Amino acid sequence: MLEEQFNYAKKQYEKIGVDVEKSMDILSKIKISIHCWQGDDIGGFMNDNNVSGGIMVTGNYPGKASNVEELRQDMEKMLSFIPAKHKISLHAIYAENTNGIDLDKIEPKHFEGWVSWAKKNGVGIDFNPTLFSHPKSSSGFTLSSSDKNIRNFWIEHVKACRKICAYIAKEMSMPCVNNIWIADGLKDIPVDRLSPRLRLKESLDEILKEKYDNVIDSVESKLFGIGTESYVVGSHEFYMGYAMQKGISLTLDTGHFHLTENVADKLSALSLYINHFLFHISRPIRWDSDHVVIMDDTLCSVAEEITRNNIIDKVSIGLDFFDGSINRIAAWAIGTRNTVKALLIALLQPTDMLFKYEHENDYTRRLAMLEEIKTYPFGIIWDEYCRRQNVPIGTTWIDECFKYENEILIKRK
Ligand code: RNT
Ligand code: ZN
Repeated sequence: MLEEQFNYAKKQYEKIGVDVEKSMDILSKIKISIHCWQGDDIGGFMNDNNVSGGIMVTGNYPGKASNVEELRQDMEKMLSFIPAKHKISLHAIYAENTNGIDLDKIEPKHFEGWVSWAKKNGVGIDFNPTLFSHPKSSSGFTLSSSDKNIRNFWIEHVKACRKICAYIAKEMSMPCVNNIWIADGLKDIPVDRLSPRLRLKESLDEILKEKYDNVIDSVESKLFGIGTESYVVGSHEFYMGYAMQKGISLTLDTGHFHLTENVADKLSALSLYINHFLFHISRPIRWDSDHVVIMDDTLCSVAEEITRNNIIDKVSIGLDFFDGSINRIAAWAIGTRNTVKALLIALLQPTDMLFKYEHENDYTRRLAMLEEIKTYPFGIIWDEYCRRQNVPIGTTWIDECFKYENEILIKRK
């Protein structure tokens, strides 16, 4: 049945010049960087689990992972719903066996457990220093703090994280993206906007002094957060300039811009000056609320920009959402499957044909084709892709997810 439908769908795509097999092949090589923090509401294992830094997880759906074993068990379940092999993205606070040491002293050995788990599960690892949810970030300033001790503590933390990234990259035989995000900023209108930015630049310069081959340092800007409504030190312009000057990666979080801003549009312009990007695929509702990613225009246009400009090699596609109001494994699966689906849909577009129409100024055919392909049978290609990758087809994962909820999650304290 699926075979017949697939053959029909494939023919439809062939007629408009799309090679379905090639699209699926390209898709199978794209690694999504799946964030671990959806599993436990960004709790981690080092601090008191109170999230701060202007971000917030709402909801108290039962079954939250509360230790590393539970988190990994849940991640394995989630990964079993996602076609192809991917990466996971860890935060520093997911370090294990730290025996009371603080974030400035963490070492590769605290991530040995993750490395062997990742090897066993065939996933790669990306990383994030954690510069929030900590007493030393309570003033609202970390790397840009005017207090030298605070600043140094966080500089040491990020340096320690880069060492951990180098260890991970070596162990996993693939680059490790190190994404630096800080919440530094002010609730009310500042007078001196420059000094904190100068200090942030100096701190980053110090952090990046050591060179590591397979560590891709990336910097993530933000428009505003809760408590930093008037001023964010690490703004888009700050990090855009910094990434260009230093030749490092720039993170674009789809929740960190004005709600009407087209984040996808930034990529072609920036790609002329910056060699690597990390996307944080998220979904802002009225503010940077980090809702579960749905297949909306933002997601589809990011996927289109990546595939149309053929810059898959320059882009890491990471996820960044956290919802505690629904089954957390379902949340992960929905957002991740949507991201893979959006890439598939983009790869199934007759890109050459669309480019040709546009370059010939045939805007009628361009628009007609763009609208027609919206109802092309990509769902069947998606099902066949899942079948080939040995993951549940269609809606079957949902029942499996609830089975897991009934057998495992609701029994947790
Ligand atoms: C916050 C940033 C940041 C975090 C994660 C947990 O606004 O988007 O990426 O969400 O590091
Ligand atoms: Zn983010």
